[in-house]
Amino acid sequence: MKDNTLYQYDPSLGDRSNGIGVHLFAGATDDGLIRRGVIAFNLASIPAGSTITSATLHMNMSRTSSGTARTVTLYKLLADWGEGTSNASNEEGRGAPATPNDATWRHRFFSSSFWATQGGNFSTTPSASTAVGGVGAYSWSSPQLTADVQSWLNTPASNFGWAIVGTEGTSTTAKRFDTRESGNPPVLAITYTPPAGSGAPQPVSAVSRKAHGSSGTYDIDLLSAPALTECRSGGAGQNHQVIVTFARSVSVAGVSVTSRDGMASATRTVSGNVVVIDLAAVANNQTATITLNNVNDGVGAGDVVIPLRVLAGDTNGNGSVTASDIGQVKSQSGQPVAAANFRADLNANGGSINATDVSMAKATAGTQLP
Ligand SMILES: [Ca+2]
Ligand SMILES: [Ca+2]
Ligand SMILES: [Ca+2]
Repeated sequence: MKDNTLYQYDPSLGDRSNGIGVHLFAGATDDGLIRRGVIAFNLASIPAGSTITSATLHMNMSRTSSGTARTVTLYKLLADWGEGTSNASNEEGRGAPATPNDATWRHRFFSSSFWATQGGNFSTTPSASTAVGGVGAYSWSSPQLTADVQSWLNTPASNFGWAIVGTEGTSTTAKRFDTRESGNPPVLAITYTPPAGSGAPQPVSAVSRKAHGSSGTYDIDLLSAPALTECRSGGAGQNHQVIVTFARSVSVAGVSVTSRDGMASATRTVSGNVVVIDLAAVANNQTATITLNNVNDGVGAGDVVIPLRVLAGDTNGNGSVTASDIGQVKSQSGQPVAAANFRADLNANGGSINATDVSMAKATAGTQLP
């Protein structure tokens, strides 16, 4: 977001602004000079095609000469403007000399780009008004304010935010609000409905993960084509762990797993955009199918299905255990476990690949996925 103040131009003071100050102003000073705030928010986090159902601007008013309630109105700005590095001193009511790209009374971007009308180009239709009296928190909302946000979502290039216009016909009406640079920044609260029919979020990645002792943690990509098998032992508990990552934070209603003997079980832990699935009793030599139920990322929702092909000893990942796999393990025997050979560490114990791993490959020789 960005915010700034347009200080009515006074030739004796020059062009004033307050790009990084902690306050913005709306209304008229004790001398009758006008101040107008300008504020704009980035809407990139709202999915395109959403329907905005409400929008409310919250701002904190931190100083006023008079506690008399004055109407402060938002108007949709019709041209882009800037926020430089000007930083007014003291109570900030007089602004500071404008710096490059600052919005001023005369400029959209100091010093060469001007408003068509001094004081800013904004719609003549008020978006929302609120009576602002003493120090405190205030908010603005209306159907027009909601429509403004919808229009910006539909056409992001038109999002120049609002002018914040106080009572200007009378002196000593100015209200001072806190900016984004303050500890109490403006907040635009938006509710929206995502576009319908977006379907289930697609995973960015899905991997089968195991810790190989002191050698580190290694992942097998479950979404590659053709998909590789999980060739490492799940131990006595036949445990595996699958990590599914999405582009956005998700909620997940549940997880289930189907296995050929019906014994496999799964639990899931969701943290932001990452879902960790812990599996138990996954018998060897099968494709277990993991289903995340009703995955919802705020854009779409639906079930996400991840197949986990389990074949112990299949170091080359092709779905059968043959002399090639045994040969691979033998060729790595004595080598430390690393990214290039971790599939040969069949018991996933780390250190160096050894005779135990070779024996495991031999023990499953001849098996292949159904
Ligand atoms: Ca600012
Ligand atoms: Ca193989
Ligand atoms: Ca090993």
